[in-house]
Amino acid sequence: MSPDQLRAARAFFDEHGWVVLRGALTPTDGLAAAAEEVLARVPQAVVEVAPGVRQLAGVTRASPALEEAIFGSGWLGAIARACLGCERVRLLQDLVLMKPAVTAGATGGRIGWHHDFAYTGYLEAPRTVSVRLALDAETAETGAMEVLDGSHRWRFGTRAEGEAGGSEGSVPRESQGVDPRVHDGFVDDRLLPELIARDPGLAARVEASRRVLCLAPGDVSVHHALTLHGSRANTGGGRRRTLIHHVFDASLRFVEEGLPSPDMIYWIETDEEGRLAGPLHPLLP
Ligand SMILES: O=C(O)CCC(=O)C(=O)O
Repeated sequence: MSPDQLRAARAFFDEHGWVVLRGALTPTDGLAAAAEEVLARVPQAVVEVAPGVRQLAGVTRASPALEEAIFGSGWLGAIARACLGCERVRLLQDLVLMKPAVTAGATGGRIGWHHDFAYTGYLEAPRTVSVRLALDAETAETGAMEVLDGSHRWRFGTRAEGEAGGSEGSVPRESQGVDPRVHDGFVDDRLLPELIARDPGLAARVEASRRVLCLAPGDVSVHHALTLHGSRANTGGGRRRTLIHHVFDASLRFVEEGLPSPDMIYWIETDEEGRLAGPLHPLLP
């Protein structure tokens, strides 16, 4: 991406909390084949994260072809640094998310409204991005992701909740209003109703800010850790596969109380200043 494209992406992202980059990585046939090759090797490692939504973590690093395509040319690091406005970024996690088509009347394949800081709150601030590369067409019918435009500035579940502007700052759990971790947003849809119950005026704002991020294979979407998002069932007849990389500002410190599950501590490696580091979290070129 050119510096001008990165600047434009950053300006849009700052305002909206998401941005779509058309044709960022086409064609995707080789990438889809590489992901399928990993899936075929370790089918038992695929996890159902919500009914009808499957994922395999670590897929990119399990495939030299994917590693080269995703990390090799530096596009992922470049777009994450631009959106986060920082100099160094690290990979938090990578995965392929899959939604097989559901039969008529079935309800599987939905992901409830949530924001990613609900499960990345072990970083001291919500300065992460989720960078999603479509391997198949993502439409309203195939369960495309939907965002609430500008909701990264609503700052629900953070200390600065309700304040205008600013996507920086630390967010101690004890001073939060609605803690998004009380709901496993992936599998239930209680977060928005709960927020609306606290502030009935929000209902109209939610409706006005819904955007479905339709993507063609090779398009990339990026969203902020506080952007509220979810996705619908895949009733479109074809499968929907998305390669997702969560990337964080490398200056962030690790906060143990923010771990979604205490067991995760066994995976955590930090440097002498308490920042996530090690081979699980490489610096991105
Ligand atoms: O792809 C989707 O439907 C949802 C992905 C998501 O929740 C995320 O990337 O944080």
